[in-house]
Amino acid sequence: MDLTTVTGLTEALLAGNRRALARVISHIENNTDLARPLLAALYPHAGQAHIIGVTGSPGTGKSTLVNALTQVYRQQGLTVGIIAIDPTSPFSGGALLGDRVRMRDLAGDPGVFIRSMATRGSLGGLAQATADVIMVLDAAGFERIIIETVGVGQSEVEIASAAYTTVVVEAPGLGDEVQAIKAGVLEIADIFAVNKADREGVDRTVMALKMMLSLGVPEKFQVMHHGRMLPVEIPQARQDASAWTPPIIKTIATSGQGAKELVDAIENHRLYLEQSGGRLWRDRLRAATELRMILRDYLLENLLARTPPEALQAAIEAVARRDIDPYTAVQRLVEEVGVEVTAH
Ligand SMILES: Nc1nc2c(ncn2[C@@H]2O[C@H](COP(=O)(O)OP(=O)(O)OP(=O)(O)O)[C@@H](O)[C@H]2O)c(=O)[nH]1
Ligand SMILES: [Mg+2]
Repeated sequence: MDLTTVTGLTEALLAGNRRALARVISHIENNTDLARPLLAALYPHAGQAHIIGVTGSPGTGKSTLVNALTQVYRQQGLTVGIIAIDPTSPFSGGALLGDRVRMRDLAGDPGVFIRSMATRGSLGGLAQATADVIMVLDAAGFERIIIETVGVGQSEVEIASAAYTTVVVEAPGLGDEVQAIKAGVLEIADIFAVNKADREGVDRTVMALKMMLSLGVPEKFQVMHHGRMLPVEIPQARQDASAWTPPIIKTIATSGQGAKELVDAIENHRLYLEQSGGRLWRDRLRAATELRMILRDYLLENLLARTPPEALQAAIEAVARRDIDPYTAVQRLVEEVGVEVTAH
């Protein structure tokens, strides 16, 4: 098979060729000329996988837990694609190498595919590249796709919004639990895993989570998180915030204890989404998020390409000197080059 053409790569990937899969991902990451045609060819073949986000503070045991979850899924005969977002943060330098070690149990299993993606360039770029790689793994036939991201910052929220089920990993003894929990995780968590349950303080963490959950999650937060984007219709079932209460599962990732229970919770949530129409709803939100990301990048690039560098520089200077405010500067720039978008 010819792995240098769109048709050849697409056919090989759909037939389960792992080398083709790796090449397609490289094209996407490097944004080569083949990237877009490949994405267009593969898109109709995706849409079957269940996409799981695993997020939480650095060092809570996410990679170890992903390893344990994957082993349970493999025992059930399901194939698993894993994307680890390497934040290249000072907290977890060398995550790539570390993840390889922690996920070594999975090496050599053709039913598992692991890919690390680095935070390169803009965060929006990473979110988009991640969404693209998820779609490719989906088209390649992986039945469960797990994305590991660190923290719950804005970029992680964007990346996590690609998931149907988001598992937030907490661990005891990471300072002020309640503060950490407050920082936006309630809005994105479908399931809580309290990992390192072999450590002291695990019950305090569980209690803190239960307390937060009992206060409830206003639906508008959920809509803001996933749907900051284009207006999306929300089905009635979804508006009933009590329909799904995030379960709290204690795990010891290093020994695999609790991994089966966590998989069961994920599968329950998957079924819940299917039966309540939530999956369709999330698909629409995901489409809205993606369209917005792509549109934003496209319009920005297009506008910048048509803006004379001197004009941009002059605007930057003027704003820095406080001669004009940034809103007025943008208004003028846009008026100068026009808002027309020329196709290319
Ligand atoms: N005692 C104990 N240690 C654990 C457990 N799970 C993970 N660890 C350890 O915690 C450390 C961090 O684990 P990782 O899986 O790399 O954590 P992570 O959340 O992926 O870390 P980053 O990706 O760097 O944010 C490792 O030394 C693990 O062996 C657990 O359940 N109990
Ligand atoms: Mg990790």
